[in-house]
Amino acid sequence: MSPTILPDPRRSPRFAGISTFCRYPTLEEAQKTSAPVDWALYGVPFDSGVTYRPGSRFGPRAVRDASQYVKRYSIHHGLDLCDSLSLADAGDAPVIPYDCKAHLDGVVGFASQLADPKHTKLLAVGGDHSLAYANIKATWLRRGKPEGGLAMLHFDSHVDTVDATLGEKWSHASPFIRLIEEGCLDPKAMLSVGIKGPLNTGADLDFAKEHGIRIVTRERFARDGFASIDPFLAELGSREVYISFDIDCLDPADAPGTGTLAMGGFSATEGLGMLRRCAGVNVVGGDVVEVLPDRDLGDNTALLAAHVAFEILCLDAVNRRG
Ligand SMILES: [Mn+2]
Repeated sequence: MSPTILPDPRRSPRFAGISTFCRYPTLEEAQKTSAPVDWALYGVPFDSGVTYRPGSRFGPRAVRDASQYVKRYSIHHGLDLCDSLSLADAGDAPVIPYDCKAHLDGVVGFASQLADPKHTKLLAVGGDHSLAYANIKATWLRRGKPEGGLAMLHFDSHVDTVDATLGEKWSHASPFIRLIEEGCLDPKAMLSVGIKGPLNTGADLDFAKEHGIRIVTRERFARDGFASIDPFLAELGSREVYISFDIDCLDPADAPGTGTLAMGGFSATEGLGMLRRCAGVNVVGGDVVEVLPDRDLGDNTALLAAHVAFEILCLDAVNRRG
């Protein structure tokens, strides 16, 4: 097991130096000092797939800056993340802002080859939620195209299984329908948590219902707490699971910096608590998306996104500890 070599904040202050995610080394540095790299984090500064307010193309930079203050030791799990895993910032994926499909194909190509495809897991930071198509497809390819597709835990206000929006089939409203069509995700092993109304139409939930995607609405979680997600977590067993976290599942009071606000969301405490609850899940990839820094207040949303990334990585560290 290779650790992550971080600058010591008592000698080299957190506000100095070039920003990388959580001060992790660049992929080039990590490959020299801490191979094999367990996780490569990369940005996808792309927001041409949004249905409403743009600006999340600046999300990865904002998250990098805010994440300078993410520390390394998890009290909840009792582990030092950087002693447990070799983590690296792989920079940003290439973007083509004028063509969603060409852009996503480019990200799939980039992410498929990143670091050691057989070993290194991928965590993508957005950018709009269309990136989930690329990062999940790349993860599925890197893991040898598991039959039937990956399982997924999806935190979001929206189901993101709309077939087309304004004639576009590759927007941030559609990543999961495309992945299911291509066999990269198993809808019967998908849970979407935090879904809330109002919706454009009740039919927006039809795809999920017809394909067996399970939904825990925000209201149901408020009523039943962890009992609403625990049976699904138990059912996953040792299955390979991808975690997709749309920051808009959090309440705008806690996470105002996002583009399709939904009122009455999870608190930061609830969102981070649910991720910690997933200890034992076999996480093979993840993303945190939809941070829109121009609408943020005090960098809270960007810092929350960085903490979401930290909690996802901790789940893998918990698994390796056994
Ligand atoms: Mn979403």
